[in-house]
Amino acid sequence: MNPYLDILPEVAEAIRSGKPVVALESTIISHGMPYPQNVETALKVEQIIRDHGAVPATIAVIGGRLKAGLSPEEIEYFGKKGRAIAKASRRDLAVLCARGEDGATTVTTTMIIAHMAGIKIFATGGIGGVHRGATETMDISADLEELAHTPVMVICAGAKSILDLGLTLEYLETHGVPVLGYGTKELPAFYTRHSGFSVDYRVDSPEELAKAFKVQGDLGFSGGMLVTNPIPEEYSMPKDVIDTAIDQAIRECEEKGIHGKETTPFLLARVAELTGGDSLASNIQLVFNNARLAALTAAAYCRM
Ligand code: PSU
Ligand code: MN
Repeated sequence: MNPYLDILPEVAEAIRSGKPVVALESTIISHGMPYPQNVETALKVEQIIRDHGAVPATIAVIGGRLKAGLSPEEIEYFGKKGRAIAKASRRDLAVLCARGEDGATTVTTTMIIAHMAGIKIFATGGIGGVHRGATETMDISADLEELAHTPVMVICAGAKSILDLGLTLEYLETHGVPVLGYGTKELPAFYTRHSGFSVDYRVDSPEELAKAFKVQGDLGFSGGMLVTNPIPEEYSMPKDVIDTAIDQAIRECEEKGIHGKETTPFLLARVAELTGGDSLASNIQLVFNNARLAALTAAAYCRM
């Protein structure tokens, strides 16, 4: 086992005995939602995963250790410290470990640590992607590169239209990442079920998802797979409300000259402020929805 990795005993036991495990990210806790809703949501997501027959493993970096599985106290610590915790992408891991610091794992680093631990299925809210204006700024999330190389299935609600969704799909196609729609052929856009862009395949059951991912591994492909699961209709938001907030957030981001790793957290926080409690409620519900699907898919994968 990697000398920098700590696996929570319950998670280690589940992996050893071939029981279903679902990885969860910690940037969504520290940077994605305000306290205390972030902690309540993270704990509830773990409970939903248990209720659907799998063991949750929230992933983070604490004191320079890579953690697969957090205690409720550690989740509380992350939620309370919030944005004071460094957002850790692939390029940050070595330095954080060397210095013994904390890091909130993004989709990228959650995939890395899940794979080190032997966890195959990961549930989150939204992934990073190609930003609008990327032809000038070259701002493309490391999440896409990780999906190309690391064999973990990521179950999300699509991507927010803070990104250029069309270019994000082009990038994933070039890098050979399958993009599956759960019950739909249309890419969902996080708060809304519709984006106007098509995914590669529609898949209608956890068994079908598990089989596709199993076959990908059997073929010797080393990359990941992206599952986009639309937000339940009753929690989705009006497209014009979201679009107006996103356009304003992007304008402010440009005016302030924000760039690099600060861009995504700034846009997410600003959109959340501009749309108030409604977007937070939607965000929470879509994460619950993805956790359910991930637990069922992990269980189906273990049965194969
Ligand atoms: N998009 C969301 N919610 C999020 C993120 C992105 O809708 O919480 C977070 C995830 O942790 C994701 C990261 O992996 O932001 C991407 O950041 P960047 O664009 O800097 O790669
Ligand atoms: Mn970026």
